Amino acid sequence: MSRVKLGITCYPTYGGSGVVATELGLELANRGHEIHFISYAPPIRLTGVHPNIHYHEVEVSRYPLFDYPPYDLALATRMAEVAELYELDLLHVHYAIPHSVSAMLARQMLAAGKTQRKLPFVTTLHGTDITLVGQDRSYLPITRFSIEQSDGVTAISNYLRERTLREFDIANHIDVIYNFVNCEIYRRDEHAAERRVEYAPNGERILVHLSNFRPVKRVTDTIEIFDRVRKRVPSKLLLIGDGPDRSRAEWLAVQKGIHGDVLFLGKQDEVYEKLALADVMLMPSELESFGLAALEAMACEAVPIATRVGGVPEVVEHGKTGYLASVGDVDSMAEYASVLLTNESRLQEMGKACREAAEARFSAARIIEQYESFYRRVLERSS
Ligand code: GMT
Repeated sequence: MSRVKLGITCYPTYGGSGVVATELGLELANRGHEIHFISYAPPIRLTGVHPNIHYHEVEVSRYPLFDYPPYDLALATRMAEVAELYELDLLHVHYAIPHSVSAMLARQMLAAGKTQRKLPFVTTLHGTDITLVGQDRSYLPITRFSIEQSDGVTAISNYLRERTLREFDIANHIDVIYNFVNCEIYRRDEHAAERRVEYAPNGERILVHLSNFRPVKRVTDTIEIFDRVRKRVPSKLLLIGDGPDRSRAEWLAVQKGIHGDVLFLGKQDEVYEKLALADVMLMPSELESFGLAALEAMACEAVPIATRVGGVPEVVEHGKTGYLASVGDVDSMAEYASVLLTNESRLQEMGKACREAAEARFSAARIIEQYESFYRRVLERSS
């Protein structure tokens, strides 16, 4: 499609929606589009310099009266300013709260301004903006309103689309555009086997978990599963990320006497390097609207063992590209992992099936095209 000047807003911190937004911006920039990130900090995966990528910081001024500094207003102002200065065609906000409200204000400000500039905006729903935060009465009406006001809405799974339509009772059409993974970067490389030695010096199996350690991720279940697996298969657990439940997980590992085999790596920039070392990825979440971490693991041939929740069954096919169990059923998840880790040929076969599924259904090339055609339709409608 012809070059689009696109503003992207997301939470720049450690979290799936920010990762998707950043990777989307990078992919679009590589395809020649002009991308302007507008946020309070540079998005976490935005490293390096790219001629088509610009970053605009949102300054939130502090004033003694402001117990709650009004970020959403500062964001709306910056969105309108950047759109005017750089002649943006479209804004794409990731995570409805508060980004779609700010975008709606920016659109209104520009339409009423001297140049009467049109600035359509599209909203991508990621999960907790609908399933948790959006259900709070103090946010629900305005979230619903800003979704309805969006010029286009996408959800990252059918599950999230259905749930939004049902629980928010909105009239909009919602397109499902799945999350994606860059299969060029997320892959097993020829050095993976050598690098395993760093974590598993005696040829142990490697399990991995990647999350923001929020309660919804049930990180302590990861420790419970690993404890059971370790009794049957010599193995190590790598935990990537950080967050509120990290110390609970650390204490549990100490209590169980397995702390030496559980490696807390903290926040990592190049997570693909670690995922590419792992045999199995554990994702025992209470809820996932998609489960981007599982997809990233699949591209690296690490087999996900996860819970059958939300949009996860749309990503992981039970028995083919991973295993699914009920929330909290750590015994079944441990059983699936132990059996798989003691069957080398099955492990290899499933790892390859994961990679094939990631390439065939969720590769960046495939999904970016869907975003481009979505933008095209929105721009045509709004012109
Ligand atoms: O899971 C989180 O706590 C982060 C959250 C977010 O908004 O960044 O993740 C959501 O968006 C991801 C990217 O689209 C999805 O892969 C996650 O499944 C989704 N999380 C939940 O639905 C709990």
